[in-house]
Amino acid sequence: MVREAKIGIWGPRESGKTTFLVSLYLEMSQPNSDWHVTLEDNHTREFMKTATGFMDDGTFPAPTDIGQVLRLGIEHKRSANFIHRLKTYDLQMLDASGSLVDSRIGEISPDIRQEYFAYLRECNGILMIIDPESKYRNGPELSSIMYHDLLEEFFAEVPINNNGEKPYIAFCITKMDLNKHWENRNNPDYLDKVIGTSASRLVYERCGSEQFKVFPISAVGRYLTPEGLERPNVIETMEGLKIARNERISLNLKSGLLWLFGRIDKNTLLWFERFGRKSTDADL
Ligand SMILES: Nc1nc2c(ncn2[C@@H]2O[C@H](COP(=O)(O)OP(=O)(O)O)[C@@H](O)[C@H]2O)c(=O)[nH]1
Ligand SMILES: [Mg+2]
Repeated sequence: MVREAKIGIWGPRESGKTTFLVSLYLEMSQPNSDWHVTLEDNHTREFMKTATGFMDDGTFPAPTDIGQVLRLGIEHKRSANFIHRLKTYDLQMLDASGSLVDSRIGEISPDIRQEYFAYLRECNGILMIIDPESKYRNGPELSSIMYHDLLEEFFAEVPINNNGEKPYIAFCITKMDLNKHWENRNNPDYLDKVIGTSASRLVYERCGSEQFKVFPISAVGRYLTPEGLERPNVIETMEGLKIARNERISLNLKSGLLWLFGRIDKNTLLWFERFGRKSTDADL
């Protein structure tokens, strides 16, 4: 018996969703990783081949095609944990360079958006990819209006059960490698600062405090110079932002996902206790 948990990815355009997913794949497929990742269809396999090649050359993955779906299956390799062994996680990102979550961009058909939200409604956990750079790119006012509108739409489409059931939400603040964000890595109010007060009020109103958590993350990380100075692992070039070194030094990349797995497993355990027979390792 394999119990599946569904995880979805949400996030505005350019927030770093694709880079996150590609780096996650690279990190979780390292030989010493505890996880086994499968690319679930031909499109995802083709996409990952190109995107991981790009990242090895220091280039961020190209903007995603409209309506593209990436599907990863994640399994724990050698867990002593009974529940983990029974379980695979299905991680899906239906991506559309951000126009999927943002109806105002209007470049994607309502059908595809409906399909996307239907998927999110079935999810046990959702990774919300939040961009701290949006404030600097779009200006603080526009950026906080955007986050408010997008989250309002999300909560209208995806009802949150406040009783500590699904879906759990991991707010992953990306690009924390950049100095101005790095300084805030231990700031408990940084989500509020990034998305603005009205958007963060929405989050606190709709989600129980057990139901969501904030994770500062970075796909590219930081590195130490020979002089012992710490630097964000990116460089500005004529062609835009590039990755400075290609050793994988990501920061907290898996943290949001692992937290979601933990919350979901806790519910599975409760389910077994309530409805299933007592489960021990001897059962296997
Ligand atoms: N500093 C930094 N920039 C990032 C990181 N991840 C993504 N970016 C930048 O954000 C841009 C958009 O990322 P992408 O993954 O395509 O966003 P998506 O539209 O949400 O899929 C990239 O081209 C990079 O310039 C990161 O970990 N650190
Ligand atoms: Mg993308």
